[in-house]
Amino acid sequence: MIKSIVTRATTLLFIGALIVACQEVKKKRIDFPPTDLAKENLIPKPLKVIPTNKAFGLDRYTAIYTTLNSEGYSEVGQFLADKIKAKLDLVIPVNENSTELVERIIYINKSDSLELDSPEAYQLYITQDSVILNSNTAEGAFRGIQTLRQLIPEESNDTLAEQRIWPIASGKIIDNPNFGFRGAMLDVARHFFSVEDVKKYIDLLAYYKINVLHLHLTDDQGWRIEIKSWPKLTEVGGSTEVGGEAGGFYTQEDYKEIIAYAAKHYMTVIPEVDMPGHTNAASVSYPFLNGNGKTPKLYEGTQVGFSTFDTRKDTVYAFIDDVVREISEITPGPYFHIGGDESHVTKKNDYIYFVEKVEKIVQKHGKKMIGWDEIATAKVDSSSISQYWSSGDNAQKAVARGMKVILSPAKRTYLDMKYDTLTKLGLTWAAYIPVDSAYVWTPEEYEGIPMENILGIEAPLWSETISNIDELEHLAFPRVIGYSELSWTIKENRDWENYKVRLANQAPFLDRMNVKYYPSPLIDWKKSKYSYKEIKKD
Ligand code: TNX
Repeated sequence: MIKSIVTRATTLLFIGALIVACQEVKKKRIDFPPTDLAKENLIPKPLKVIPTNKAFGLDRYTAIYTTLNSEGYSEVGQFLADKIKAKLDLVIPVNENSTELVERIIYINKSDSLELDSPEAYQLYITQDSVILNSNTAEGAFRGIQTLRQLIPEESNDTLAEQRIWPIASGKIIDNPNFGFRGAMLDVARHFFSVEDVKKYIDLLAYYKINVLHLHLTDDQGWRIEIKSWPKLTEVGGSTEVGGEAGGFYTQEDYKEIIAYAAKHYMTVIPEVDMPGHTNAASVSYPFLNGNGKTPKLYEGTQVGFSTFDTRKDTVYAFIDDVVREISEITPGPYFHIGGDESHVTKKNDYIYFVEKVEKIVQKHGKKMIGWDEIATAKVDSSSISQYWSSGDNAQKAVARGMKVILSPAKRTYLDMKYDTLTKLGLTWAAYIPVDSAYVWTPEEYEGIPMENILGIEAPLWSETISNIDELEHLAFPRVIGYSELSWTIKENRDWENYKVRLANQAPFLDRMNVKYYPSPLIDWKKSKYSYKEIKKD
């Protein structure tokens, strides 16, 4: 209570000082042509947008101020300034005392308003003189900043450096996500992706308010995370990948770097160690794990379902305890994903025994267990989470156990499915998923799973057919942008015809970020002054 009074008092003082400061400088109000905030190309579409048809002129006389006495706000302000610098080559001061040259302000404010009583909620008030972003948490401010970034035009009204102004449409935006869990998964096991690649993916996902990155760290073809107590996992198990290329792995330091980068983007990382199937790379490294007395070979193909741990051996659980402990110690997020899919050579009873034992290990190390939908065939706890990828029956079992479900139905959300028959990369076993069928469905009503059981949506990208960031981007973009809207925006505000236009207008951003998206012929892509010339046919 005292803290909130202090926060409010300092906020008021601060705004007061700014108003005085701004009155002292000569106001240059430029009359821009009328704007319409409701027609801006925002993705995901906000909850409520009220246009006032004027514009805030962003220029070199703009300054950013943030709440100072609450953690994270000044970093969010600096994040915005860095992105403005990268986009417009315009330097905007953040929380600097001198107001001499300041004509207009962007204020990022911690508010105690009850209307904002949800961690990611924010409100934006844009007038001719100021942009005020209110949120209860720095996380909410961070989501709001993404909206503001999308409102800043790529081009200014003038080419003369001293006179350039970027008009931002005025009005009010009230926003809050429909689902708190908005995820993307990357399979770094079939093909390895570097820390830099993952960071670029994080940059792009965060711009569209995706807040979960699930890393599929182990599979038959590779073990990609250093486990200090079992070093051969990466020395041996990380040494190749599909197609026989070089493989690779993250040291724990690399992994921490990814976690820290994700945290800066208010994104939770979920580590997955896929077990008891999908474990060939682990058993090549430590042959006792499969319990069949054979030493398997490294695997560079793409079959699934041929490997299993020996689920009746204590030493296997001692191994898993070490793995879960080491990874959990360096993972701040609440989840640990145990995989559990396609264990075709594990006997049903052994599978159930395994999942129930591993759940206890995950809980012992302070995490909530997530597993692919098969885990609900075991007697798991209602606090564990089932990730629906193929079986409606398993999803219903999870609901009956009172579990939350992450929606990743393969035929709707698998980013590794081809767009259409012309697509070269990707697979087709679940469906062709063109950009429209990725977007036009209703997660809120999917296969009778009650809304209160749905934790959110996640779009997995399996990497059997992709081996570099360009190929990753080709399959992920633009579809993943649609999943951001499906998980953030309420059903009443989603509409394919309207989305299509907003998506077409992402081209300048994607081009500037050098994203090799698939220029789907369903979308009338907006031309941009940037570099995407080579329109690949696949
Ligand atoms: C199924 S989805 C798998 C993965 C494959 C993917 C390819 C799931 C839980 N298992 O092992 O990579 O299909 O689309």
